[in-house]
Amino acid sequence: MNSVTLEQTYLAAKERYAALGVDTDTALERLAHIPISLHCWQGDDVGGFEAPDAALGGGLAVTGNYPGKARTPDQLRQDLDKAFSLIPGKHRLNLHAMYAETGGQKVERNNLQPEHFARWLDWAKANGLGVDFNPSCFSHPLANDGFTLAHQDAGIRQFWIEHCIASRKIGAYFGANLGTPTVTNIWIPDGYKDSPASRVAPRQRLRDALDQVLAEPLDPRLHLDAVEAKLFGIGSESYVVGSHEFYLGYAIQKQILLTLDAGHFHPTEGIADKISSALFYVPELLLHVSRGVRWDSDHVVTLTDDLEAIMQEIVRGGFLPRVHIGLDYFDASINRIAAWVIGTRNALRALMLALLEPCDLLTKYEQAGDHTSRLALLEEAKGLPFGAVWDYYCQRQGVPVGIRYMDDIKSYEQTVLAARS
Ligand code: RNT
Ligand code: ZN
Repeated sequence: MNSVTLEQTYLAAKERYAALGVDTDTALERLAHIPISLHCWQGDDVGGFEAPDAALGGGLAVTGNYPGKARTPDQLRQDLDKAFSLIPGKHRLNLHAMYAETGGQKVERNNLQPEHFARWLDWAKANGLGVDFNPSCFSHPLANDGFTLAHQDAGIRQFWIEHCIASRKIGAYFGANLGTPTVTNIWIPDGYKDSPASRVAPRQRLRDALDQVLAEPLDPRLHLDAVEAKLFGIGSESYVVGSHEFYLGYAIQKQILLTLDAGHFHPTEGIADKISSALFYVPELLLHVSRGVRWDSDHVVTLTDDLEAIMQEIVRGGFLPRVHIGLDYFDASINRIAAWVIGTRNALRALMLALLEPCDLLTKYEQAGDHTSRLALLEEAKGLPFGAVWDYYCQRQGVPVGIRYMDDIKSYEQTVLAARS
């Protein structure tokens, strides 16, 4: 479709939406200012640069061995550049501590310094990206027992406390230099494969450890703390120390961010309905938008009802300023750059759908008690010409319209990825 036809199709769509009280231009303007935090770890199967071929720990599992995986920081950045060039809008990078660049020196995780991320900072600056950060409490000899911050051994616990403190400082360094606060998210794998004798003792240790990690207050204009819960993991099927109730309570008490990962609840339990409740009590949320298939399998995000419900809740509630949207999935069975692009474009498409909802009319029906019209309109809205608005948006943002982004990815695969051993 040429750009004239794209624009005409858009104008026809605009009228359809306007008839329901929705201004598509405003929706596009709003969408352009919503950043999605792209997870660096989709690019190399959660490998990092300490020992890229070491086994993945913490109960995380990436399947597939699609050729061309990034093996160096420069390759990962090159792949990210390609992905960002195919995604409309300005976004963020979500970085893990194990992607430090230590110039070939072994630096223990508890000794990591901002300088080990200077090249990431330069790159983020050059590309106008905000950065989010994560301590890496897995894939490490001191995490081999399946415990980190809640470990029984005080020395091991201390190591991970120091790693998390170092990570907060690195997060604040990004925030200070990029002019947008970094969210540093703590997730730990700690838990038991089988029934514990004590469910309380590890939680007591975790609470005390977190208190130490967070002891130094950091300026919220530079840095925000988040904690991520989980229901179960591989090797922690019977008990996870950092459960939802544990971290919900902790985040409320400390007034820090709660992270909701879409894959971290019972398989049929969505996170959409948790957003409005949690936001009464915690200042902000971080989302790990993911897609579990049968379990917390971290599949590429697709345009599902679950995803749409999440974005609807954020938009309907007026929560955009208080919800940080990040992605968390890893698929090595398909082109990794395509995995980023497909998942991020889907997150944006779901956001756009939410921004195009005829909210005023729906609310009017609801307030009048006319639940029949509410249902009718919700169903009608699903058939509105959303694709025309999305295509026009992509064109305006200077990224490929429709599946044409795959042409770029295929040629990148032939020229760049194929040359990697
Ligand atoms: C694991 C958590 C966590 C990780 C990343 C790599 O279950 O979802 O967020 O996926 O930190
Ligand atoms: Zn997650």
